[in-house]
Amino acid sequence: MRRTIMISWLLLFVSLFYQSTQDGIGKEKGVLHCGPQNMTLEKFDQMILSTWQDDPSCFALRDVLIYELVVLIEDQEVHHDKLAVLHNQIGSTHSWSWTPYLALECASHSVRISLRYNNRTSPWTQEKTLPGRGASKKPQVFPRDKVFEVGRHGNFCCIMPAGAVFNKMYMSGYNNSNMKTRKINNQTYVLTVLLDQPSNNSCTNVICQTSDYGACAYIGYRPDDRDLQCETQDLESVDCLWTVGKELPKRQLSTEYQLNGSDCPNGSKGRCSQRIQEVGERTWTLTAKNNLGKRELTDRADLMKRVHMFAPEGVSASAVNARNVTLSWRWKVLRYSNLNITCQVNVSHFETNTMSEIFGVGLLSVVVTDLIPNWTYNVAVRCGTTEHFWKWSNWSASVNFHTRGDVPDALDVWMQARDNQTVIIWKEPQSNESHGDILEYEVSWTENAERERLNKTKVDHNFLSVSLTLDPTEEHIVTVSARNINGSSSPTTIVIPRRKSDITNVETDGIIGSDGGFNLSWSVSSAASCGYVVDWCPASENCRVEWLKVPPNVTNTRVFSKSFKAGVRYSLSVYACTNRAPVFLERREGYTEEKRIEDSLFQSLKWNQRDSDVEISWEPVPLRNQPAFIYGYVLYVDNNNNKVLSVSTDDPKASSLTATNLNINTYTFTVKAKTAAGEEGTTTITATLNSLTDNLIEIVCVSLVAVFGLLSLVTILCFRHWSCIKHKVYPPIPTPVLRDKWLTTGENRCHHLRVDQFPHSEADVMDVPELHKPGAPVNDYVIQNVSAHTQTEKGYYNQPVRNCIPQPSSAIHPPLRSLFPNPLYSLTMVPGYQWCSSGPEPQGGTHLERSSDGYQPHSEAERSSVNQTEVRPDSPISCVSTYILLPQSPQ
Ligand SMILES: *[C@@H]1O[C@H](CO)[C@@H](O)[C@H](O)[C@H]1NC(C)=O
Ligand SMILES: *[C@@H]1O[C@H](CO)[C@@H](O)[C@H](O)[C@H]1NC(C)=O
Ligand SMILES: *[C@@H]1O[C@H](CO)[C@@H](O)[C@H](O)[C@H]1NC(C)=O
Ligand SMILES: *[C@@H]1O[C@H](CO)[C@@H](O)[C@H](O)[C@H]1NC(C)=O
Ligand SMILES: *[C@@H]1O[C@H](CO)[C@@H](O)[C@H](O)[C@H]1NC(C)=O
Ligand SMILES: *[C@@H]1O[C@H](CO)[C@@H](O)[C@H](O)[C@H]1NC(C)=O
Ligand SMILES: *[C@@H]1O[C@H](CO)[C@@H](O)[C@H](O)[C@H]1NC(C)=O
Ligand SMILES: *[C@@H]1O[C@H](CO)[C@@H](O)[C@H](O)[C@H]1NC(C)=O
Ligand SMILES: CC(=O)N[C@H]1CO[C@H](CO)[C@@H](O)[C@@H]1O
Repeated sequence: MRRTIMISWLLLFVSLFYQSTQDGIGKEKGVLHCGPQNMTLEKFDQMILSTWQDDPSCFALRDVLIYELVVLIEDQEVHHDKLAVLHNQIGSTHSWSWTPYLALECASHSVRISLRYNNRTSPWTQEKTLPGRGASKKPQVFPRDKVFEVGRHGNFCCIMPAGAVFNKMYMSGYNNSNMKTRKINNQTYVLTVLLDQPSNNSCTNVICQTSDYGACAYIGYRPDDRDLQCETQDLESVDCLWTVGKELPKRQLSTEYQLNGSDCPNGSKGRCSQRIQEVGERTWTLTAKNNLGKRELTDRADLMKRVHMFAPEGVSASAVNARNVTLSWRWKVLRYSNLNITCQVNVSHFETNTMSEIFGVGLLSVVVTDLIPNWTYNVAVRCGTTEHFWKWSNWSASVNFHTRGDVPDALDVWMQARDNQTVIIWKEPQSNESHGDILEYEVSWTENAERERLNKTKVDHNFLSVSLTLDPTEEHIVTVSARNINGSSSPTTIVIPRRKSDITNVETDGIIGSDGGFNLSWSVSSAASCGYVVDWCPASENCRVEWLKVPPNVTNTRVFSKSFKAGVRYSLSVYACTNRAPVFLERREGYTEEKRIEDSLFQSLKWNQRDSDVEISWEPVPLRNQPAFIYGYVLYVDNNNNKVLSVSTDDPKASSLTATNLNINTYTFTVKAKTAAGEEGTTTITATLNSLTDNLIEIVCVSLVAVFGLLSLVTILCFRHWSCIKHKVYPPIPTPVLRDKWLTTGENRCHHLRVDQFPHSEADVMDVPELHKPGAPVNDYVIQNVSAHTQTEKGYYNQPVRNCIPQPSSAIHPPLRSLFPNPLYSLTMVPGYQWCSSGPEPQGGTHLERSSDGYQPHSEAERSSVNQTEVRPDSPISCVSTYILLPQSPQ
């Protein structure tokens, strides 16, 4: 083991030593004559080509030889290159070529070849020179008519005649920043240009000034074509299409095309066609070539999947009906009849377009349905293959046709209850619904219960409603149809429900519109089997409703009408559509837009004073005077422009407001309506309050005068007929003494009337001949508890009994219990009491106290004689005689 390692090391060392002895060109002179020999230099177009051989001594070398090549233009090194020669290539002829940037005519081009071996340069060098075109009598510019690619740098030289003076060299159309000129020898100048402008119609001139002669250059692009796609139209040839790259028209710059090796004469249009033997999968190769380069595009396809059909030819409406039409056409290519074809039909009228699609093998016709009768249409057809659809054909030429007429479409009918009438209304059929001029409408109706008794009426085509007087307690079925020249539409039926009065007075929610309409939504109703009907109308007027119908799954809609006006209150109702009569669901009222309420809204403002309160009242504001929702009212009270108080209510139905605790003064009352926008509709009224005491005095004075008048009358009457009265009243009384005493002394004045009490009277009836019907009993004086009580409350004050009843005669005289329910008396009693009691009784205390005092004994007596249980202590007991006798009172 150790031995073998030792041997290996020894061998390695020996080999290294051997190698090092061979190194170095200079060291082994015999061998190291190695270098190039037999060198040639030629030009080939604008390329230089050099060949050479190895010196035979090179065979001794075991390693790679490196030839270094240097190119010089006019002794200036412009290029450097290396060429490695492997051991087994030693001895062969080596060649090298290069295209210099400058035209070979411009200057001498030299190539120098030397060998480099182990980083040492062999002294054996070979050099050859290609001389440039020498100076002639005229300046010369090179290269000539060369093609350049846009964006590259171009070098042009100008060789001057001997002795000529160089002025300037330039390329026409370029500015100086893109050009640079330098001198490479006494006679030659080189212009370097950045070629950024393609030559247009001709080449671009390079001009060497001092010379009449210049040169021309073509600047263009390499082929840049893209997106090759091959298809077939007629199934017999292939059409390949592609996007053409930038191309210049000049021959030197134009691109030539070949498809699968065959020329494409019109290739520059991006299209090339070729006949084909069979349609099948195949690769299509397009070659685009110009002076600057070449490009290849390929597309692999089965042309059966690439059928781009021709448009149908001769499309015509072969059978025209009212609501359908048959379109037929021909095919340009017979083989299409074997294809499964899909066609699209574009049906248009006015600005509406509908597209329908059908398929079939070799399709040659189509029936277009759902057309409007008596209507003009325009159609066009295009097709493609159904399987492996590739592209639609072009549209066929379009065709016009006019459908036949038909009966009108069914009407949209609704109903409206107005007063005691039911108005059946329908929408005017649009021209696409009437299918001709409507001649008349036919309305028939019957009671649901007895359908056989059908009533019919015809309505002129100018009218869109009819008013029926139907029995409101019965359900009715109404059908409406329209008739045109072709006949009657299918009838539309509406069931009129029994009239329920409460529908007109349902609670309504407010709604505020937006953008001139309402966004209305409502809650789902299970009754709405066929949707909902929304109708609307100004809330204040008898109007023709407008309506719209909504499908069952929709519970909101936008209500819009051209007739909507701001500041008008609309009532919107939602009904459920059922297979019976429509069912009312809910109602809203509102404005599309509220408007300001003008001043003087309250036209009948009234005031009414109650003590120190004033009630201002008004008539309810009619809806048509409410251009906005009223949420309540405010009353402002001013006195000489000083605000006194304000009262308000949030009840929009209120029709009065009361200002309390006002003084006797003149006030301005201002009522305003509260709206969303503030307080509007200002209306004022001015009122002067009356003094309460003034009123009272007035009443009292009037009463006094009246009482005096009455008293005077009674007195006169009594006086005149005294003897008669006396005779009539007193004959049965057996105590003339007392009577005399009364008469003469007048001790108790009141008892002149008490004398009038009927001693024989059994009940509470008293005749007052003097006052009412002299000589006749007054039957009205029946005591009634209720009336007695009422009278008392109204101020019918009792006279103290004690005053009026003479103490000694109580046993003799009948009890005094008559009543005078005449309010006149009650009024006069108050002041009169004083006078009455001014006789024997001392003044003091109130009359009420007295009456309760004085009545007690009498009331007992009364109870004993009359079955009067509820006469209260203050029951009115009159003492009229006081008044009668007063003027005669001696006391
Ligand atoms: C060859 O010599 C040059 C200078 O003479 C030196 O720069 C270079 O590194 C050397 N190369 C090798 C491979 O020895
Ligand atoms: C170039 O011109 C210079 C002076 O103008 C002259 O000395 C030189 O010899 C000329 N060279 C050649 C190659 O003619
Ligand atoms: C086309 O209309 C006619 C007459 O209106 C009708 O008889 C026929 O059934 C309709 N055809 C189609 C496919 O709707
Ligand atoms: C044509 O294509 C349609 C759609 O793919 C297909 O339903 C129909 O069967 C095809 N007809 C024939 C005859 O292949
Ligand atoms: C219906 O109302 C109108 C006025 O509103 C009235 O003249 C007519 O008599 C009424 N008819 C019936 C049947 O009540
Ligand atoms: C078609 O409509 C026009 C007016 O719109 C009408 O004059 C004509 O009678 C209608 N034709 C038919 C066949 O209904
Ligand atoms: C139909 O007309 C007759 C006679 O005018 C009338 O008695 C009857 O009530 C009407 N029927 C209905 C349902 O209005
Ligand atoms: C209502 O139903 C129709 C057809 O059933 C449908 O086209 C529509 O989208 C539905 N609308 C809503 C809001 O669900
Ligand atoms: C083929 C050929 O021309 N070979 C010549 C190369 O040059 C040597 C001397 O330099 C000639 O001896 C060869 O005949």
